[in-house]
Amino acid sequence: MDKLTFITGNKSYSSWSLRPWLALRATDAAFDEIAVPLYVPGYKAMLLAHSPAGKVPVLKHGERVIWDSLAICEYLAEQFPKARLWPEATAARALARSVSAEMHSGFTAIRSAMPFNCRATGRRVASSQELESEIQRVQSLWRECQERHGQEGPWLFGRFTVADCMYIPMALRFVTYGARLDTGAQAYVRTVQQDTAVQEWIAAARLERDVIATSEIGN
Ligand SMILES: N[C@@H](CCC(=O)N[C@@H](CS)C(=O)NCC(=O)O)C(=O)O
Repeated sequence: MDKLTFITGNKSYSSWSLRPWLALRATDAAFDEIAVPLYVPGYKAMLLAHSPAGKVPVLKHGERVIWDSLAICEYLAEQFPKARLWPEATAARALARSVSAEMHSGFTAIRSAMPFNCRATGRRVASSQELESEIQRVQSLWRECQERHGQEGPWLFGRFTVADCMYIPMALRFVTYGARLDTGAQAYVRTVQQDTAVQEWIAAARLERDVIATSEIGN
């Protein structure tokens, strides 16, 4: 088996790195990790040495280089079918892919008003109609996934899938910013907080000392 190397940004700030890292952990495969601290002098050259996109996350698998969080999750789902990273049933998989893509390309109001920082708690944010409607949308799609396909367990599709990888950073933002959530969403956030891999990521983030201005973070 070719060596796997995962290139991540700062664990406190890089929500895009967290997503495929969770998928990689779910495969149980051994991997090396390289952390590139973002927005320090020379960081871009370090990123470009790993991937032509000049961004994290990046996965290296032998000679292959895969970048972009969702592409890495897809690659891992293909390479590690036993991890069952997508739901098996076609309808569930179609919904899981749709909500994952919606996260990947959307929720710009949440992302700009609630910058990811998983080591921060007790933050508050000014409410706006756009922000509230996106928070409602997240809760409604979590509900839809769980009501339609979540019978086997506490994750969005019962067992852990890429859809959870995509939304776990959202759940952590809701914790950081004290978002008011319905009971179903609160239960999902608790599931996220109790997850061993999530706890490991946050523990590593708490050891970081870097501080990045929120205006620089595009995640
Ligand atoms: N669509 C990309 C976004 C990647 C991204 O924006 N990564 C940020 C960190 S979370 C980054 O590398 N920022 C450094 C830069 O843009 O120079 C993905 O899903 O992987």
